[in-house]
Amino acid sequence: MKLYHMPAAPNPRRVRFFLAEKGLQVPMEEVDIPSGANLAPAFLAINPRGVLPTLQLDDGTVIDESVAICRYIEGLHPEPNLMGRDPLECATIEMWQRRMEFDGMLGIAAAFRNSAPAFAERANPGTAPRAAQIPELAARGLEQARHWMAQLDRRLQESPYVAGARFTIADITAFVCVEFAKWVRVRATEEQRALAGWHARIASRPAASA
Ligand SMILES: N[C@@H](CCC(=O)N[C@@H](CS)C(=O)NCC(=O)O)C(=O)O
Repeated sequence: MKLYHMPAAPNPRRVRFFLAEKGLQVPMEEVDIPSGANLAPAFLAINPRGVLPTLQLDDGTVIDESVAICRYIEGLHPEPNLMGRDPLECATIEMWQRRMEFDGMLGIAAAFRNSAPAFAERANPGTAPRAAQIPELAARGLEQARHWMAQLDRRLQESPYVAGARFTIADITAFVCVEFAKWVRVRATEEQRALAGWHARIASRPAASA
């Protein structure tokens, strides 16, 4: 298998973090999004959707959603478990993972894509229709990102990890979102100490820098 990724981009980072937690090394190839390499014929021949991360299996099968890639890896390499062992734990971890993605990632991405000069005519990712930036969407995304961060801090006041007592994929998504939020200058406030403490603990994991 081969993972197509871009070192700085948040979604590929989630998958690299996940693989590193599993202790796995997968062949990787970099695809540069700002220069449009993900939209060039060579990459579209692999994934016509033009997005990263993209995992290509040896038989040519392509999987291009971060969590779907992680689900596949978890199936092949169940330990250390990052996505749950029984129905309730699986559901709880998925709930928190989705909350991080929908409440955090989407707002941050909207803020970034609707304001970064490099994406002036590329407010949609991949081969989705080319679209101009909408400043109101950037402003709304910033509000969503700040609200999500406050909710995350509240969650971490009551729980050591995002989905409960142990480290899971929900922490990976949340951590990458907190890092991604810096791109739009959204950071934890001084009062959000639970979030800051959790962030330092996650950052100290060797896999966090994968
Ligand atoms: N829901 C997808 C999102 C994938 C995505 O949007 N990835 C970005 C990089 S973080 C991308 O490929 N952007 C391509 C572009 O901007 O043209 C996932 O979770 O993997």
